[in-house]
Amino acid sequence: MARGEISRRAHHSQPAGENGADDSDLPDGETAENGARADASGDADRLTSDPDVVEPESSAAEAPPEEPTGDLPSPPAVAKDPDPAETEEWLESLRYVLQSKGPERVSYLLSLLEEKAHRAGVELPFSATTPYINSIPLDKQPVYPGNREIERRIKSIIRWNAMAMVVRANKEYPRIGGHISTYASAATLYEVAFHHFFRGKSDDFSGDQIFFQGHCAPGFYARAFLEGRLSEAQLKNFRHELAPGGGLSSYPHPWLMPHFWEFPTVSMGLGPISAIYQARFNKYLQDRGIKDTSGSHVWCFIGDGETDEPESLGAITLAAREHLDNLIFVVNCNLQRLDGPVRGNGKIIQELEGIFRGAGWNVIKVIWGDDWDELLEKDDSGLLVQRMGEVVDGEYQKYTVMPGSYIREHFFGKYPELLELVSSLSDEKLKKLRRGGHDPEKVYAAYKAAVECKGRPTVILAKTIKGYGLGEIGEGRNATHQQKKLNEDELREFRSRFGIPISDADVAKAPFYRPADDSPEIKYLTERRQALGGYVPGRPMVPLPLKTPKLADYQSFIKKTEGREFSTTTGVVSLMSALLKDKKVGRYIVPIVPDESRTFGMDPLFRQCGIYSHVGQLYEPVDSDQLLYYREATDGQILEEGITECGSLASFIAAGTSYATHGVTTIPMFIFYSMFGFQRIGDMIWAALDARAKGFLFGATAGRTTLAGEGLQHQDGNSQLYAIAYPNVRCYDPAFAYETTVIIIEGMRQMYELCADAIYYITIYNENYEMPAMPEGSAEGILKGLYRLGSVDASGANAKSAPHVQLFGSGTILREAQRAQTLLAEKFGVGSTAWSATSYKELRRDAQACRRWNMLHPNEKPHVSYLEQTLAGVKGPFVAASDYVRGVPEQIAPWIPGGLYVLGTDGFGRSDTIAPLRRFFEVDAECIALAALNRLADEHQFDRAKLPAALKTLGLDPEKLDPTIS
Ligand SMILES: Cc1ncc(C[n+]2csc(CCOP(=O)(O)OP(=O)(O)O)c2C)c(N)n1
Ligand SMILES: [Mg+2]
Repeated sequence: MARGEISRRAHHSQPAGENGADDSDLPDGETAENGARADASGDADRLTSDPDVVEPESSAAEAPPEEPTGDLPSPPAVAKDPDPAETEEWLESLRYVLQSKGPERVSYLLSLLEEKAHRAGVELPFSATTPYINSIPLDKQPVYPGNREIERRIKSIIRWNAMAMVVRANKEYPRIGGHISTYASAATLYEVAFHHFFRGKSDDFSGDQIFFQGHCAPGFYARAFLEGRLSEAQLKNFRHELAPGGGLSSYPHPWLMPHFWEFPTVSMGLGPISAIYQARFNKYLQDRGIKDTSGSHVWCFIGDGETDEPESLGAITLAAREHLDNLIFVVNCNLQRLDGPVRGNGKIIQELEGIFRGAGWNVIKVIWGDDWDELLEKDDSGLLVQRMGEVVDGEYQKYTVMPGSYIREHFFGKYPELLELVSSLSDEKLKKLRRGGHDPEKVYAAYKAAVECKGRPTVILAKTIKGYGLGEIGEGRNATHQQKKLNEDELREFRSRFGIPISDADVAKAPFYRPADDSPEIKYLTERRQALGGYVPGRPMVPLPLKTPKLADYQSFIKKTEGREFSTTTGVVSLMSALLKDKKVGRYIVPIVPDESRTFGMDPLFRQCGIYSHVGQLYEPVDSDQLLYYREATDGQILEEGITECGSLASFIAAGTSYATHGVTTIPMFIFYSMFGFQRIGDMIWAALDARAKGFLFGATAGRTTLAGEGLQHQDGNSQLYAIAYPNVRCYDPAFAYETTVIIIEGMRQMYELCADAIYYITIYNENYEMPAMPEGSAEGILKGLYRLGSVDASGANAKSAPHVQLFGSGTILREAQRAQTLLAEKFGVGSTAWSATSYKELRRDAQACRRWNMLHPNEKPHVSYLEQTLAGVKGPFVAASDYVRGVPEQIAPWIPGGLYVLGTDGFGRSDTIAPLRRFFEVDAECIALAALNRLADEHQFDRAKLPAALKTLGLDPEKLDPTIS
């Protein structure tokens, strides 16, 4: 059915349902009175009798949502009006202008007055909030375009199935978990959007990007079941993914359900920040002419408790600054989190309103359902609005669980006028006065205003009840979040309340219910999704291979630099600069940097590619006379994110999943201070993997001893250890420019030509040295994690029979190992072979895979790992050193014949220059040499008695501080 057709079915003409409700969420006879609301004429006359218009506390009731009037506490001088006649003149003028010229003119005049008063030194009362009522007044509420009775029935069935999934899973497998009460509170918020707003994907349209609240997952599975996209067997195996035939993942995990879920949201706070950067990335694609995303909205549904996570609100100013009018947040304000109230002693909706308004967002509050409209209409004194504002959330929560008599006494009873206002309403009716988030008309009005809002993002603050519909066992109870079991009576009660056609005999089994394909419900739901472009969530996941460059195209990056000294960081940045010009991939690379371009020598890229800014550059940059000036441009390619690693990673995810979200492959290259990556935003990297994001992470200024001067919180000796645990991260710690080049070119091929699910993490250093030429045949070893660089024989006549050690080095510490070779040869008559260990993680992964295969296939020819093949016949002892903690090389120790003696940088960093730092952490050439001599002594190849003298020769103090604990 086309949207227009639905619109023509104005709700006034909609026949009431079987039980008289056109949508009440409460099918037990509670009626949302159709057509009972006031005529939406926008009649200013109504305002003349409404003192709220001129009382700042209440004026927002009549304001358009974009321009809510202030929740101004009356200053004392106004409370006692010294000149009522003059006041009346002003009010009269206001009425006149409003009536004859409309609200825009009023708004203009008031802002002018405000400015004049401010310039004259008048202190104006300030409040970031508006009164505790809906932002969209009744007379601005659009006509509901859908069939509310059918929608209510659909929603009720989804509620039932969502509940049944959790109850059944927990009945069969106690403690398997799941949530009923979160979706129960949010069902209307989602269903209105599913029927009227969420756009599906098509070949050339990306649809909407929807960040669903993770704990509502049962609701989306239940809907997909009605849509015919999930089977009953799958529902039965909710949270039982290893069951035969598979099951459904607990939360939105694209990794586990790649065709269903798009965005992982369950680590709370990551959804909101990801949504903001997704919306910005959509604009980026549009502005760069890569994809028309203008028809897409990014929706992000979050819990009110979730807003306490710093990531939830941490980037909201960016959204306003970038005018992300394609972004809509919906905060489900059910006033509760897991343990209890979100703000028992305050009001979360008001708090969030202040924050979002202050940040420049369009804020739409959906607090009261239509049952309140009539009461608000009659609230001549403004006392009802005042009372609404006085009561704290803990008290509102209490009203949910108490009878109507309690509400009469404690809410309305505060003022005799309010008691009078509700004197004709029964206690039962008072109990059922609905909250805005459960009223489809109010929710629809808010969504419509949000998608139509131009120039800024919108947040909808919708008040709901946690555990809505669970009655006494869960509705509004503090423990409702973890309610997972319903007994037979409770199931029967739920069934009856929502009118699910399941018999008393069957109800105890909590069977799933799906109406027939040709039932009005299924037909309606199917038609609505077709009209909106298809089902959501959903992800095509069609492989989109790109042709990627060959190593042969980048020969100059693997040659000896002939006296020119530079760092691996410079090598990578130069390669990035060249790749940005590459015909195959250049246009799709998205360089991302959190305010460290100059640190990494990336500033030449400013000029080359430009820094992305939707508005271009509105100023003449201070360095405009220089070649490498700070160039911002609408089609700029670099995402210069400012100081936010988390935001940068959110951009990385948006760009890294663009192949699935938008059907356009983009290649994020995110370069950051390595200490502030895995350690600081590891959870975002985890989410990136869950989302199947691909791209390059460059941990720059790497190493505990190479970043001279910076000290304890900057020097990264950890990230290569953390990265071990991330299944799809292929991490490398290379030493030379040819190594980084080989890894990047192959990384491109793997991720974009072969479409592997992977993220490449490469640590790069800022120590300058001459870069050697790539040794013939070393590419395989570079990629697999280890290759032989070269041997140094012992000096003197007995060189051939001299003892020999194997030295593994990574990153810049490889050069210390090479220096140790000379020391060993010249000072101790010991020969050695140096190996570049580019990736211990890759070596271990392969060795482990072989060992596992051999364990499971005992009678077959054993697999031999790359590491074992490479070291076959190589005689130890083996010593490894890196600028990372010892645990990194130690991960391959089980496969090293005779064991691996590891030197590393465990301990707190400190500020100094490179040489003293390496001595302090015992990873310099002298310490490597000493370790080698010790190992030779263990094997009786070096006289142990000579070790004290060796210490002296090497200039090492046996009583030096232990870096691990100092
Ligand atoms: C980062 C993080 N911390 C804690 C949790 C555990 N947790 C799951 S739901 C929840 C309460 C959610 O409350 P709210 O955000 O208000 O959502 P509601 O269920 O009330 O809609 C908590 C603490 C989590 N998922 N993520
Ligand atoms: Mg909540």
